[in-house]
Order: sequence, then C-alpha cells, then structure tokens
Amino acid sequence: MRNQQISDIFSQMADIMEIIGEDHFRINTYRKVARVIHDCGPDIATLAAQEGLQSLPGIGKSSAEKIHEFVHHGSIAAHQQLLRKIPTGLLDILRIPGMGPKGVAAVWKGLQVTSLADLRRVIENRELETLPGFGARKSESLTRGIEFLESSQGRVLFAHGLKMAELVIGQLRNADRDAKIELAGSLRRCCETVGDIDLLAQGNNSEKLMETFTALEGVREVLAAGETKASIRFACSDICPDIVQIDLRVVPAESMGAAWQYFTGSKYHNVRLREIASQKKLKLNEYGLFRGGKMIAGKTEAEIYKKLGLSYIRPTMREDRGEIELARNSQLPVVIDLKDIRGDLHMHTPASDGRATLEELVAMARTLGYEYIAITDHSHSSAIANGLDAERLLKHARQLKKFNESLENFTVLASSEVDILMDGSLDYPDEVLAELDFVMASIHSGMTGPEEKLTTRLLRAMENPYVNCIGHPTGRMINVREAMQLDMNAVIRQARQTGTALEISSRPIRLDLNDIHCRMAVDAGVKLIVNTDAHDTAGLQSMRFGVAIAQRGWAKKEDILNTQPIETILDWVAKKRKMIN
Ligand code: DGT
Ligand code: CA
Ligand code: CA
Ligand code: ZN
Repeated sequence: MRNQQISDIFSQMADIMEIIGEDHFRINTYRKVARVIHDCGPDIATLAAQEGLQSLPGIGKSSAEKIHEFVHHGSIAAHQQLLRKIPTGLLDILRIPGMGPKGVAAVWKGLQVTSLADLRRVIENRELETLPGFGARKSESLTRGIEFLESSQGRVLFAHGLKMAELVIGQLRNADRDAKIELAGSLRRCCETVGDIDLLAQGNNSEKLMETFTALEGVREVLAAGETKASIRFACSDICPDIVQIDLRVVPAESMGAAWQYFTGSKYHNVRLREIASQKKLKLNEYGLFRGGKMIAGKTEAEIYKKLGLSYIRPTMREDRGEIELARNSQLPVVIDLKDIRGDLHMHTPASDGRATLEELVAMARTLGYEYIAITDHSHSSAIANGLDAERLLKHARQLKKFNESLENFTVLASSEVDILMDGSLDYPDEVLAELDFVMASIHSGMTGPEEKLTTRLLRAMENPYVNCIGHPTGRMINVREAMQLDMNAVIRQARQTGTALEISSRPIRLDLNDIHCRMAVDAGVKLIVNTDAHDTAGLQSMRFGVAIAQRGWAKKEDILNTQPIETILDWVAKKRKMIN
C-alpha cells in the first residue's frame, strides 16, 4: 500500500516536470525510482528504517532522502512544490487515456486549457485540431476518454472517501471541541464509490468551523464559502491520488436530525419518505417534519422515522430497495455488524506475495479480537504472485499446522487460494487439497470470454469437494476492470447446492461480491464469508469495508460464516467433503 503511494508520488513528480519542461535526466530518474518502488516486494518504510534503500537499483542519495521524508512526514516537499507550479486541472487531463505529459503541456501552452471543461470546449469548437499532433481522430478518441473518466474514475473509492472524511472531521473537531460533525451522503450509506463527501456540522462557532474547513492543509480550491455552506476540492496523497469535493453544511440543533436524514439520502429513499409524509398531511424537508406550520420532529432522525410510522432504517439500507415496506411492519432484518466478525479466512504471507510474517498476522488478528485466521497463499499458476507448487504447499501446510499447535485460544487454518484453471479444474490435485483445513479458490486469469464459458468454469470449481469458498467471485476492480461476464443466478444456485461459500472481498478496490450480488446470495440462503485478502497487517484492518457491503446487501449475522465459531466452520468443511465424496 505504502509502496504504491510513494511510487505514485515519484511518477507524478516526473509527469509534472515533463509538463513544465524540466530536464530529462531528472525526469527519467524519478520514473525509474517509481518503477523500482512499485516492483519492490518488501515494505519501503521498513527498508528505509534499516537504511537499506540504496541497495535498490536506481535509488540514489536524493531519492532516498525523499523516501525518508515521506515515511516521517507523510509528504515530500519537492512534490508539494511541483504541485503548486501547475493548475490542478491538468492532473485530471493527464488521467485521460491516451493523454501523456507532452500532450498536456501542448494543450496548456498552446490553447490555455487548464481543466477537463476547457478541453471539451476546444474539442467541440475544433480548435484542438489546429494544434500540431492533434487531428480529428485524436480529438474523437479524447472525447471518449473524457467520457470514460467522468463515468467511472470521477468517483472515489469508498475506503478513500471515508479516510479523507475522518481526517477532515478530526481536524474540524480540533478547531471546535463542542462541534458535532456528522457524515452524510453516499459515504454514510457506504456506497462502493462516492461522488463527493457530504458533512454536516452543528456548533456554536460556525465561523471558526468554516474558516478551518476552507484553510485545511489539503485544500486545492475553495468552490464556495458562505455562512452555512462551504465546498472545497481536497486532496491527501497519503490516502489516494484523487482530488475530491467536500461539502460542509452548518445546521441548527433543532433541525440536525432532519438535515442529517435529508442529506444522507438516497434521493430515492427520500422521495418515498416525502410521499409518506404527504399521505399523512405532513411536510418533510431538511428543516424538519411539519404539520401545518408546526414542527413535530427534526432534532433526531429517529423521531422523524417514528412520526412517519416507520422503524428506524440504517443508512446502509436507505436505497428504496424494499426497506420502507419492511420498516412499516417492523420487519427490517438485523444486519451484520463489524463486531460479529470472529476471523478472517483470506490472507497472504511471504510464502507467496504477502509482506507480513505469520506471527505479525496472528498478533494483528488477536488485536482485532479474532479467534482464527486462514493462511491462503497463491498456487503455482499465479506465477507473478510467487505461487507455491504442490510440494512447497505441502511443506508450508505442515509448518502451518505445527505453528497452529503452538498457539493457545487461537486457530490458524492451513489453507490456499488455489487458482481455478481455464477448464474449471484446480491448480492442485484433490489429494493435495485434502491435506488442507480449508480452501479458497479464485480466478486470476482468462477473465474475458463468453458468459457461458466463464460461468461453467466457476460452477465446475464449486463441484470440487475441497473448495469451500470462491474468492472475489466476479474479479472486478473498481474503476479499473469490469466484472467477468457471469450468470450470477447460476453461480448462486450452485453455491447453495454444493455447500460452497462466496466471498465478499473487503479490499477497497474489489468489494466483490458487491451489495446487489450479496443480497441475491442472502435471499437464496447461500453462505458468505467477508475476508480482507490482506497482504500485510494494515490489510487486515480493511474488514469494515466488506462488512459495509454485507450490510448494504442485507446480510444477517447468520448469513456470514466467519461470524461463527471455528468448530462451525470446520464442520461445514467436513460436511462438503462427505457430501460429495
Ligand atoms: P454521490 O455524492 O453522487 O456519491 O451521492 P450522494 O447520495 O451523496 O448525493 P449528493 O452528494 O448529490 O447529495 C447528498 C444527499 O442529499 C442525497 O443523497 C440526497 C440529498 N439531496 C441533495 N440534493 C438533492 C436534491 O436536489 N433533491 C433531493 N431529493 N435530494 C437531494
Ligand atoms: Ca455525496
Ligand atoms: Ca454533495
Ligand atoms: Zn488473495
């Protein structure tokens, strides 16, 4: 994670230097450093602490200093200086597929283009075609590129949005100790991506709050700064390279609940609530719930739902997907909570491509209050991930079992994330899988192709008596790669018939299954497992993102296998082996 961040910063420095026309020698140096860090297995911060940076090829004294600077201060001064030398919007333009630093420099210097909107304008009025190197065909492909950017990558990953919001909320609270600051919008509903971050505040010193907000360290641009509403464009390179808009609204105490309800949305859920209000001859808006001119609720969300004749609906269910009907009859399901999770069944160690040792993983899992974990290193076909061949796996499994015997009040399952091959068979023979306590199986290659072929491949893998859970079933990566074409109904049916669980991967870029598929699985009575697929100890802490998806998918505690004690999981493994053998 940290390696990726530092690598991105060096790439961005190289890009900016290229845009402003600095010397090629340094640009190339930074690009090389970016690549070396990106490809480096061990955590760069650990290497830096051991003064081991200069053992990496291409990392000289000055780059090493910058890396130390990042590790200690969370940012690099030279990078911040470079960022100030160009209009922020140029970085958006740089993200358009097919647009490199040279192209960005050309449109900036030749046509004074500094934002995506500017670029669209010069494409539309055909000015762009007058620039050397930008013909009609190029204009057309840039238009498609902009559309792609705006449709997908304009949205920030849930995990990144949440971390940025937590950072900002913390700083606002420092500025005004008594202020009540709350998350609203899609972020509070835990949507997998968010268009912007919505915050509400209630406090005695709103002037001070607004002042702090518009002067935060990561502010790139102040879009609006009124007495009760401000909007900024905000970035924090420690968290992600994206720039995100944050709206802050100050709300009076008597309307806090109404405003919180209104600005949490979703729009569709709110439309339904207003209809219900109007059927009761009431009026609902962001200031309160009114009968005639009299406010009858508004201070809390709970009283608003109550006065509308509904039980309280959690933000993660406010999508108008049937929750209102259930709330009318007090029939809302009690969904899973992070504290219900007892273990994590998908993670990697240095035996394949993980960075944390077994001991470190167990220590972190204990800190998280878990009772068990499964070690699921990659199989042979995942060569880039240093997958284990059968012989190495068997040795690894013996070591894991021995290690497990040395532990008290904790279980480490000897497991594997075995590749599902093109024909749906597995990367290890059955007699090897039989030596494991638990088996995850995933598709890691050959993800394009007709739906029937991909579906059959998964169905076949689930027939194997040793396969207990399908890892990241659709393979999608948010903003990067579409989900595989799968007949999800068939996958879910097969999961139920074979006693195979489906994973909800908590990795911020995966969140796979998503909320919709989770709900389908829950409705069909299929068991789910929420895992982190951690490659280091920080990764183990991503569980809350997957749990949020499970909540959005209406999963109850009993739908999620890793809310159960280890004995239940082992029984479940034994049952499938017996059922099919
Ligand atoms: P996003 O930002 O695209 O991820 O999604 P939201 O849901 O956060 O949408 P946003 O930021 O535009 O507005 C936050 C909430 O405020 C939204 O869920 C419902 C409410 N809201 C804001 N503007 C309107 C509006 O014009 N009409 C209605 N009905 N609701 C609105
Ligand atoms: Ca929003
Ligand atoms: Ca907003
Ligand atoms: Zn994995």
